[in-house]
Amino acid sequence: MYWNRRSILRVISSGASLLPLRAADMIIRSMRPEDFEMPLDGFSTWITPVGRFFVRTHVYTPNVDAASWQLRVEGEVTSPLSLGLADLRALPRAEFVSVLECAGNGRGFYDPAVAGLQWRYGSVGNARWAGVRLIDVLKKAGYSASAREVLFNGADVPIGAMPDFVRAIPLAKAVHPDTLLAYEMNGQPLTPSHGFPIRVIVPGWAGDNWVKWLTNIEVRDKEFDGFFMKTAYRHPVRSIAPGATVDPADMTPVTLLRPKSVIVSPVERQSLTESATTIRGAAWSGESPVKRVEVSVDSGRKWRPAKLGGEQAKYGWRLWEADWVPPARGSYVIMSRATDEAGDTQPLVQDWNPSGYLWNVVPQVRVEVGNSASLPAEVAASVPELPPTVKTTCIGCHAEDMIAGQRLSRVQWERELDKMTRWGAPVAPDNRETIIEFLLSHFGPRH
Ligand SMILES: Nc1nc2c(c(=O)[nH]1)N[C@H]1C(S)=C(S)[C@@H](COP(=O)(O)O)O[C@H]1N2
Ligand SMILES: [Mo]
Repeated sequence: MYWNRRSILRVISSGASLLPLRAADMIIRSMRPEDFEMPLDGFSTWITPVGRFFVRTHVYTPNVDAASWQLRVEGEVTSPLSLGLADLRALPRAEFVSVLECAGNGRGFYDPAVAGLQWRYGSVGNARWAGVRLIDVLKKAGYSASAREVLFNGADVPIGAMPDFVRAIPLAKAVHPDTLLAYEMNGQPLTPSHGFPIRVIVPGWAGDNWVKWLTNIEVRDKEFDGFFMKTAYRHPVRSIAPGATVDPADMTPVTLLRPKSVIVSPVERQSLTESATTIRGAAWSGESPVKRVEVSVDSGRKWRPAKLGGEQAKYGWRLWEADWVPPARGSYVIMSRATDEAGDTQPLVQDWNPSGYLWNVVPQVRVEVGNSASLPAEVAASVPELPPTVKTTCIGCHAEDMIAGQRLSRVQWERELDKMTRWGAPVAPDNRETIIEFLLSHFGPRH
């Protein structure tokens, strides 16, 4: 059976309080593992409340016992450490607001389609993080001159034979005073979904570096080559044609976020009157703050500056708005474009990334002014019941919605199925073709 969005009422335990996850607050991309997207209206507030903050987890959320939790710090250090929560809290506190964005945010817009969760706008949020500086912990352990990078592992365990989620950042970023081991999000202890009791904060860098449920830190003298470093989260060193495959030697790790803006209001296909309206949105970038946001209401011919909101922080997002009086009735395309202090700006055409990372093309919203004729509503895709072979193969580890959100070619589905088989999915050789046929007929390419 498919999840009926309205019927979902999930309980997330966060310390003593129980927070129901309301379907209206989040777009459920996958219930198991937990992959929740913030709907567009979430960009209306400067700070994203925890209950509306996106969740991206490769595996099942571990329940970590705070009393017995220990953080091990080892590798290229003079004195390996084992720290409890009280030891960490005894170190100086650091606190700031930062955007956290998944590298895959916007993957659903790539054409041709790319395998993976079909995030649109909202696998990003802006929160106030508090914790201790990683450098203070590294100094306590006495990191050696041989140190090159710092590797993080969390309490989550892989599903089947999937590789463990382990990530490394270069030493220069690790020792930066803004790289934190956080225990708080928006003034409250982290919730289990967001990494309780401790997660890494790597401001300006994509979310895959922000390891949750941290248990192990290893200072290394050479590059870690696990799956989530060597194969995943990479970007082509030069721009390539959409759909082209890239030689792994020509891929480099995704690090910095790039300038990006979203339009919150009006929304796609909204009907407006000819009176004044306000175009609103949010914008952010990586380590270089947003300098300006420009808006176009004529399909990108003319641009004018939007007014930036007063609330700001080095790594935070900026709300923006621009007043607009439509000159006449008609159909208009509104666009927005963010530029950071370093001069980088949003492109009109997306650079191809084979895994669908770093989407930041100028957003477009078409509106109808003074047109009372109602437009055809988007017809919801009807999702078929999965046949038993597909169920036993795929649904052991993750829910149906993770499959149904994707539109892939035969080669892509074969690659996904073979990867899952390597990771432990029970695919009887006789069933492989049946499964591929089913996936292709229901979840084949868009065109
Ligand atoms: N241990 C662990 N940390 C993790 C992940 C994970 O699967 N396991 N997912 C990462 C990814 S890809 C992202 S985008 C962020 C999402 O953080 P959030 O769920 O708090 O929004 O967590 C990162 N940290
Ligand atoms: Mo991510």
